[in-house]
Amino acid sequence: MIISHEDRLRQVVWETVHRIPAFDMHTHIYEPRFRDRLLWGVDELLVYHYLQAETFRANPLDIKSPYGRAEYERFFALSKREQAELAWRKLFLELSPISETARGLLTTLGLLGFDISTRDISAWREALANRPLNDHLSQVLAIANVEAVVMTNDPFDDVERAVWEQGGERDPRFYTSLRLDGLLNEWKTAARRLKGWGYSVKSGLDKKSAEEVVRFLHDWCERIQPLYLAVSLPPDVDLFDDSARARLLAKCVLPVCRQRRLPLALMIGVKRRVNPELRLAGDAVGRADIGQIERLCAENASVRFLATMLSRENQHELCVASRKFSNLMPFGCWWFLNIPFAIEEITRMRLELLGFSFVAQHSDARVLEQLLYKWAHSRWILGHILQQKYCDLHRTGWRLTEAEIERDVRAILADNFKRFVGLTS
Ligand code: RAT
Ligand code: ZN
Repeated sequence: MIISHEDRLRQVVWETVHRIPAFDMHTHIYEPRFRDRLLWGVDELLVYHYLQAETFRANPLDIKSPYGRAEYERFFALSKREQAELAWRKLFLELSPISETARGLLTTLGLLGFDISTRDISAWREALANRPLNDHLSQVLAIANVEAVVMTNDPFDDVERAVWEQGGERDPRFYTSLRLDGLLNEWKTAARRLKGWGYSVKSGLDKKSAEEVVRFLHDWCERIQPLYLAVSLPPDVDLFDDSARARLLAKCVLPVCRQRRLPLALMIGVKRRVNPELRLAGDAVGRADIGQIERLCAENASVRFLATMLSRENQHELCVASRKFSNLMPFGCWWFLNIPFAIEEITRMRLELLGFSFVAQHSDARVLEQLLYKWAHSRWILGHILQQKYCDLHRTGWRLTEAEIERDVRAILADNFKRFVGLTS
């Protein structure tokens, strides 16, 4: 039906953005059969590494001296419950929880039906812990309006590997991605482990070793049936030098992508362990060279690349590169960019440079319930941006139908990704 008034247009856009299910193409949550790998509940939410970095800024140990190794260790030696209690006191009670991750926790608990005004963290903890996991999982996915999530599957993770080796029934709401950080970023260790698993590799990466790595990748693709292969890379990465990483990419990863028609997701710009004492929260960001992506796309026209960059400064050039290469799909507002300020800027820029030909968001959720706030906050921003953009269009005299708006929103929330990985035609 044609929409003739701007008020109605705004209403339809808002409703559509909230009604269309998202396909969450990058998360760190897992099917329940992965047991402890699936994190959930109030304490996990409070010790989330995004929040933990903020907790450390708030001096959780209440000491006068700056934090050194001993102080970090003292904090991490506390139980999960104690760490969570400290985060709650420091970030929610001693100052207002204004940061994106802190507010996100409140959005999350609110969407789960708790009265946030009570500030009763103990009651929320207990109520959540008593929910049967499978029902809770279904409820979270339903409230977040997420049709499926993609896990991050690491073949070098012993716990995960054991689950895959054991087999078992798959949960159709969870898809897989084969994460290659262990292979590409820590080749020496990887080579040793591959050897232990019966692949005849030498760390010098001769021809035979490259063939064996290819065999390893095929074995894992057969085993987990990933939607894509993925790797996170530092900002100063050189994908065309003589390093093991560059050679593995050219001789093993890209040929497998080509042969199996699997996209490669590039996640570029993370400086790992800038402060190792902070553990998972110790990584930082740096600006990368877009030339790396341009060259990969140009030289590998038959391979599809998903790409996200961690630095705000790289976003414009990633959009421009995407205009040049149809085998390049920019996705999500990653990690430090998953804050309203950056989501707003990046999403506007992508719409203005790429129309509806990108993947608007992924959650990167590490704790199940984070799906709730990450998608709610992103939908609010997307709703506002699209209301404005469609009204601009309306003012030209162009008239839209509800079905057209639904088609567009579906494209950036789910369909572009599904088409790119071959889930739909
Ligand atoms: O967003 C995160 O939780 C980061 O720690 C990383 O996991 C990042 O998203 C990645 O996939 O490397
Ligand atoms: Zn991630």
